[in-house]
Amino acid sequence: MSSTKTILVTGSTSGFGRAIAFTFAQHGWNVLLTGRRKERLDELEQELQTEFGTSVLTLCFDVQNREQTQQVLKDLPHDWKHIDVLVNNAGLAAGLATFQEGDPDDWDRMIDTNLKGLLTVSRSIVPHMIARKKGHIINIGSIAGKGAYLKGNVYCASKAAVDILSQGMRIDLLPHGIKVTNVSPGAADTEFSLVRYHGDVAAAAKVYEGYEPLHAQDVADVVYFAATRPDHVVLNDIVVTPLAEANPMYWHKELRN
Ligand code: NDP
Ligand code: 8X3
Repeated sequence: MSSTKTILVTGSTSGFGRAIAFTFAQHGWNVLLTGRRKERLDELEQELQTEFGTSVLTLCFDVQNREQTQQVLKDLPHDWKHIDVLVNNAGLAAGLATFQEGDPDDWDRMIDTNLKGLLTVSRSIVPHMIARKKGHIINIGSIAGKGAYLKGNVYCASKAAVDILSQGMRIDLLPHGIKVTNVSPGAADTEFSLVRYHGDVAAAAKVYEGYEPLHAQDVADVVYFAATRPDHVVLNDIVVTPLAEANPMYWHKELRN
């Protein structure tokens, strides 16, 4: 394994996580990639090694499972314990329903993944960063965390929690030289909507009709920029949207038609 920097990206099997993996691997970073779909992780590892010759380690686990997550991260191979950048990206929206019609099982999945998963992963990695007096945690929040929209309720709440948690982590970790960045993207064309609509391809496609959404690479570029600022510079809070989206409730899709 080379002595270049190491990034850990949760949720690398699709969307932002996958694009972030490619971007950092292309720039010669060692990449530690996680997700639940083992076949996808295996393919990704193969692809990145072939294309960029970088060191890749993949770990298959569910961030909702606290014990499993803690164990896997505790057992990291020695060479992989020095994480320079942690990107807490694994997350989802499950369902789009009014609060009164919401499914508590969907609520659990979102809170257990978007918030509790992020807590478990960060709590496992932070002690290594503290020991080295250096590190950078990049949390993938959402524009949904900046303001609620119709039927977004619990997803928005989970991402608002990521936003305020990023602020708290930034304060607590500052004495240890650790940077914390919250990235809040608007609508991006990934598997996000397919997951939100429980596999309904037509409903998912409709979300991106009539305008050009963000692409996963747009968010990966933002993350790479944030991660590569000089030591004395921190990008604390980044909101990035497609041109057509001023905020979660105000759109001007005609602009791109
Ligand atoms: P994708 O569905 O394409 O990717 C989600 C990734 O998260 C997958 O790799 C998935 O891997 C992983 N993941 C989901 N649940 C778990 C879990 N329990 N344990 C481990 N990994 C998990 O969506 P995006 O790339 O769009 O989403 C990435 C992040 O960005 C999410 O946090 C999302 O909320 C946020 N976001 C998305 C926006 C969008 O419009 N697309 C906008 C703003 C924020 P696997 O299924 O293999 O476990
Ligand atoms: C995903 C973007 O606007 O669908 O977080 O909530 S949005």
